[in-house]
Amino acid sequence: MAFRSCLLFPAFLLVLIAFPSQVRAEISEEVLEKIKFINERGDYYALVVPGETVLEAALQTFESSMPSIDIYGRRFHIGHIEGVRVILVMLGDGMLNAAQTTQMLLDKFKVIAVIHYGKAGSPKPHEVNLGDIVIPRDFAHCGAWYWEKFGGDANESVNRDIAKLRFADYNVQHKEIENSLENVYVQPGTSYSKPEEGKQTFLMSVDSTLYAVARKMSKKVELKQCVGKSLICLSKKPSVKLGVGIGCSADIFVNNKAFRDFLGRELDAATIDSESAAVAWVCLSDSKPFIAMRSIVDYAGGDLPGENDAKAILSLWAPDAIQALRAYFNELGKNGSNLRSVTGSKIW
Ligand SMILES: *[C@@H]1O[C@H](CO)[C@@H](O)[C@H](O)[C@H]1NC(C)=O
Ligand SMILES: CC(=O)N[C@H]1CO[C@H](CO)[C@@H](O)[C@@H]1O
Repeated sequence: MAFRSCLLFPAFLLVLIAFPSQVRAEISEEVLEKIKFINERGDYYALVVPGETVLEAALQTFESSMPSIDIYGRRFHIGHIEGVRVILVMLGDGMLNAAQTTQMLLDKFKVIAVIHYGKAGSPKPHEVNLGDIVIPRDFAHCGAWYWEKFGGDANESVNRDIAKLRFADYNVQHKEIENSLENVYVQPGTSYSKPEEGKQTFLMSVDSTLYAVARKMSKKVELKQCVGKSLICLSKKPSVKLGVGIGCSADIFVNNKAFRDFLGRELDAATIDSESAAVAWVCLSDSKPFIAMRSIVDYAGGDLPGENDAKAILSLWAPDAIQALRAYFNELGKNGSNLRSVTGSKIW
């Protein structure tokens, strides 16, 4: 099959050369005109959210000032939040959608910085609770693994220092009994900010100015513990939390306490989601300032502490997210576009 598509490829190219505009799924003149018009008005902050539920919340903070623009199945909403010019876009769930949409955004529009908001699971119930809004300082793609041979192998190009998951440790009984799945090792990825010069990258830091704005925002918002004046309450009073661990992302929906504990313990994860690190990855290669915030809506497979927690979080996360986003953009507006255009990265 792979061989066949190789043969077909040159023929496809010939067609492209002969009839460029008819064949390529290119952006229409009308849409290009709209993009040009938007870009001539100046620079924008971008707010990027994973799916429909967070988009719905984000749209409540957003005043649209012109028609949205659709490109390749993504809708870019143009408007403002708290007087700050914003392009709002729904990424779609998962790492691929997140990276693809973020790249489209940065390619087509004049973006000052990318602010990401979504929901997450907490791998650290003793520290990060339901309803908290968590803003990690660093993000990582935690699902890039080297899967070892049964009995171990001596491959020297493997990074064995970030984290190791030994399957036998998760045998329900008799951890000394071997497991044919052996070990997996979390690996860094290869990022590119210079052509053909890959750099081993695991942790990606958020922009320091955006992080300082988040710290100011955290002091302005009061997250709710109860739904209205009812007795439907979260067990613990939620708050905005910075610096409590890294943001872990992968195309894995974690609903398993043992794996959740592994991420919390071995990687110091404070949030588990499927998009943040992908957004960070794209911003890093474009040197675009980035920050991500996540509302904690579950314990990634762990039990909820109280009987009303599930009901309470269902009603509370969205109004809290709206409050936090408004406060964030309000603070951002005070600093104008005075943002450092550097997204730092560290090698693990
Ligand atoms: C060792 O692992 C790397 C990936 O980290 C892989 O590219 C390489 O082929 C492996 N070498 C052997 C001998 O399996
Ligand atoms: C939080 C933040 O962005 N603060 C900066 C706002 O801009 C002034 C200068 O204009 C800086 O000194 C602050 O650090």
